[in-house]
Amino acid sequence: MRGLFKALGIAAALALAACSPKKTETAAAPAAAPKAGGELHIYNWSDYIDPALLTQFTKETGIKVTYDTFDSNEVLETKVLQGNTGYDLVVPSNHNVPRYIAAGAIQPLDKSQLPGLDKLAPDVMAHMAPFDPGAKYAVPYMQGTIGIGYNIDAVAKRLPGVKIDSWAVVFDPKTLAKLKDCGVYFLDASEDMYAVALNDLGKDPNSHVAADYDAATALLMKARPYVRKFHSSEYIDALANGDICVAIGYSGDVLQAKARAVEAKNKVRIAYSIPKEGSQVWFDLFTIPKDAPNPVAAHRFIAFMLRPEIIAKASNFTQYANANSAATALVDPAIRDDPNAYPTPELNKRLFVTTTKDQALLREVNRQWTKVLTGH
Ligand code: N2P
Repeated sequence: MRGLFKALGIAAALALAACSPKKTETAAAPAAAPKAGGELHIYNWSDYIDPALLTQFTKETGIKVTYDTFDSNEVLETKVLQGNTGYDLVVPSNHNVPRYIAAGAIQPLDKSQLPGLDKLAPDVMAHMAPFDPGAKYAVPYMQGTIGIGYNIDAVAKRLPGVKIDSWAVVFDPKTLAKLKDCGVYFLDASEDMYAVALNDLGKDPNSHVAADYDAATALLMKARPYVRKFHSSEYIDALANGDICVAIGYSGDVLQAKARAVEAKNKVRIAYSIPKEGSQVWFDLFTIPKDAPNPVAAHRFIAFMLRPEIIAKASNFTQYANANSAATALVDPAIRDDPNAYPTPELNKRLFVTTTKDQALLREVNRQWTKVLTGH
C-alpha cells in the first residue's frame, strides 16, 4: 500500500529542522505592523478564499489586492514558467513545484518576513520535503483529495443499492451509462486524472511506464461517451443546482457544493466519497514568481495566512484542511471533524501523494489527455 505516512524518517527530520523556530515568535501582531501600501497581485485557485480575508488584509496593511483565479495546475504552470505574469503570489500543487524550482520560475522565500512558520504541521512539512527540500520556496496553503461528488437521490434512483465507494462507479462504462442522463463531469486536469485512473487500474499512480498511461487512456476513452463535460470548477454549482449527479472533483469543492445546496434549500443532497481503492492527496502551496513586482507584499500576505485565526477562517470557507497545527482548534468543528476535509489516520492510509514527472513524461501525459478530451 502506498501509505501517506510511509518512509518519512529523513524527510521529516529535514522538514522539522527547516521550520523549527530559531526565535520565539508570538502571533504576528498585525496592529503593530507598519502599513506597507502598494499593490499585491494574487493568482489562486477558484473558490479558494474567503473574500472577507482579502478585505481584512488590505485594511491591516494598506496593500491593495488584485485577485485572479484559475482552476488547473496546467494553466498555471504554463503561465508561470513563461514568466512575466505580473503576479506576486501563485499557488501550485506539490507535484508541480519541483519543475518551477528547476526552471528558476519562483524565488526563495525570506523566512525572516514569515513569522508563524513554526506553526506548520511537521507531518505536512515532511510531505513537502521531497518537493521543496529545506522548505525554501513554498508555504502550504490547503490540502485536499480527489474523489466522487454525487447527488445522493439521483444516483440512488439509477444505481439502487450501489454503494458509491469505488472508482468503478465513474470508470466502469456499464455503471457510468446508467448515470449519463443525470449528468457526469470529470476534472479537466491531466496529472490528477491519470493518477486516479492508474490507481483504479491497480497500477502505480506515479508510474513512469508509458504502457500504463496507454492503459489509463483506454479506460478514460471508454468512460468518455458518458461524460457530459470535462471541467475543473463548474461542477460545484452544477452539483449544487442538481444539474449534474456525479463529478470527479476536489474534496472541499464538493463540500462547498453540498453547502450551497443546503443554503439554496433546493432539496439537493450532495455527498463526497474517497474510493476504497485509494486516491490522491494534494497540497497547494504559496510561491512567489521570480519576477514578482512586489515580493514584500507577497511575503506580507503569506505571513497573514500563517496566523492561526486567519487560516482557520480560510478553511471554514474553502472546506479544505490547512497545514497550521495551531489553527485546527479554531476551525469549525463540522469541518475539522469531517474526515472528507480532515482525513483520519485510517483514511490517510488509502491516500497517495503524486510525485513529479519530468518534462518528457509530462508531455506524453498531456498528449494522451488531449486525446481523451477530443475523443481521437
Ligand atoms: C480549489 C481546488 C484546489 C484543488 N477550488 C487542486 N489543487
